[in-house]
Amino acid sequence: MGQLFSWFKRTPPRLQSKDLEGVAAYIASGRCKNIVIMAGAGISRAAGIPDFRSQGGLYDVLRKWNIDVRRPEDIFTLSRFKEDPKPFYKLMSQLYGGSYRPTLTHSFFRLLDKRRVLNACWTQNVDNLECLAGLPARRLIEAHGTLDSQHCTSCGAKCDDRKMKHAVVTGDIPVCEKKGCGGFVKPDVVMFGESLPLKFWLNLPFLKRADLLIIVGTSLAVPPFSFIANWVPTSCPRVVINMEPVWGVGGRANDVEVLGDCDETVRRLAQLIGADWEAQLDALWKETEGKVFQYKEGVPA
Ligand code: CNA
Repeated sequence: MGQLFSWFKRTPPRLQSKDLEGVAAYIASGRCKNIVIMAGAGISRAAGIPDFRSQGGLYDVLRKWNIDVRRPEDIFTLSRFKEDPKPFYKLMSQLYGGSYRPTLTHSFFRLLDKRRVLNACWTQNVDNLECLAGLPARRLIEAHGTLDSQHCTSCGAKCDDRKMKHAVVTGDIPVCEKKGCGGFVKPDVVMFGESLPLKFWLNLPFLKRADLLIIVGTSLAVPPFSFIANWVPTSCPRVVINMEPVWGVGGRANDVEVLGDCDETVRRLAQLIGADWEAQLDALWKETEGKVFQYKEGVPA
């Protein structure tokens, strides 16, 4: 009997209304304590990093460059990289030559953490901006790896950061310096053909605790990441914050879709929850001034 009551207690309530106001009221009620975020490249566009599939995104860039790949996806395939890493590094040098500050959406994640309502942020992004926004590592699952470290694809040895920075800025291909190896070095991003990090698999059971799922800035087109949306309890409200509808979400009673720019939407959400939330959001974003992801730093002149 006790178990039955605790199950009822944990069952998230239905939203008052299937819109941003309903989501805000739910968060403000104090009954929502285990928010799970699923994030994608759309949240970093305002930082200046293109996504994959939007107009003007990476796939369009690759087509314009006439990069010799049968499909744009091939550039991110491990076997292809091992054969010829040049297209990958050409892309990296074009993409990550600048410096990128976390966006308001990244700071919103930090705000949820500060307010002790964030269970975990599952991100497909590799740009490290969640960390720079101050999200602690224990709350972050970088499902597709990170550009923040790198290893040799042959022997697995770690490679020096400065060497990688140099490679990204100049387009040179970094090669393992271990005696007799000479394998190509690759940032620790998960390519097609590689398994996802252990942290991804180990955290799957905790999705059952979710009492709100926020899906933001992602087309949700890449499995197995996309499956997470269906691993939260069926009673868990799911809100999509994206420029366009997301396939596979919308059919449940508590699904909400808010189409539009994510920075504008999270600001509106914070305002609706309470004025102090918006003020804290702005303060957290201000803290990210000068915290930028960039490769240029440390590159020998
Ligand atoms: P995607 O398939 O390109 O989808 C991005 C989604 O974001 C689209 O549905 C857009 O409509 C939406 N979007 C774009 N701008 C905004 C905005 N301002 N507000 C709200 N929504 C917006 O990218 P996914 O992340 O879904 O695909 C997963 C890939 C992309 C992962 O493997 C990543 O590693 C990879 N990626 C990451 C980065 C990065 O780390 N910043 C950049 C480019 C690609």
